[in-house]
Amino acid sequence: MRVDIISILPEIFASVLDASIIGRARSSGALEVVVHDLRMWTDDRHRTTDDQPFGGGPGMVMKAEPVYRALDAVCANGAQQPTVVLLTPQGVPLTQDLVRELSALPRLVLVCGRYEGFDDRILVRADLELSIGDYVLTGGELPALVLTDSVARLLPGVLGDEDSAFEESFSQGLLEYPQYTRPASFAGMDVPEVLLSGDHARIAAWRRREAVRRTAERRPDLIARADLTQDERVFARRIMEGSG
Ligand code: 9D3
Repeated sequence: MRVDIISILPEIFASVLDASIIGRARSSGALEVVVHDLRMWTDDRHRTTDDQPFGGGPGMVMKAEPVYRALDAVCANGAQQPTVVLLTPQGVPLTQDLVRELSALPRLVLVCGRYEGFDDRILVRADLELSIGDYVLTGGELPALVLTDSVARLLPGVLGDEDSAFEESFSQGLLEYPQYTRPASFAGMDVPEVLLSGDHARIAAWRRREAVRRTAERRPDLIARADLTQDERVFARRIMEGSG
């Protein structure tokens, strides 16, 4: 997959894109990321990308012309028509289902906003407006990195076979079960005996139950859509009634 990122702060991206799994995905060729400085497509001496809002009001608005020119230039490169994603607080919330859909596309162009928002005439150039959640950031750059990270790990060959098999078969809409590593006793807390037993059936059953328990306790909103047996549903309900 190829991802183009358009931003007035291109220097934000390198450390995250060079590190760890994304860095490896890029080295292997599974992922290509190109970061573009929006100021390249300004035409005035001050390389202006924002201006005051018509009608008055606080803050500045991202000008349409530089973004249009940037999209004309960036979308012209390459064979496939990219999917243009605008990162805005008004966008549809990013979910793992959406991440999965986007990871199947050959090309994404991510446009990061700063200031109070985009001139509304930019929206017609986008296939999708995306938010990463209901909290206020200073711009779309971190959301663009979040999206790139979440998509990259689903590309073929990026995660190990074990991790991807896990992704496919497990979770089923539940939070993860508690995990432990050595030492078996630490700070007065012992690892649950079952995990030291070597009884793989008992371990699997314990993990499943703890995953259901945690989800019911912390994210009761996920229980309705989780893939549960009748017994698990009764168990979850009991926990949710207890604390809700
Ligand atoms: C006063 C109205 N604000 C909207 C909530 C203005 C505003 C705040 C923050 C306009 C832009 C921004 C910068 N945020 C983003 O560009 C952004 C964002 C976010 O703040 N939260 C979650 N997802 C995203 S995607 C882009």
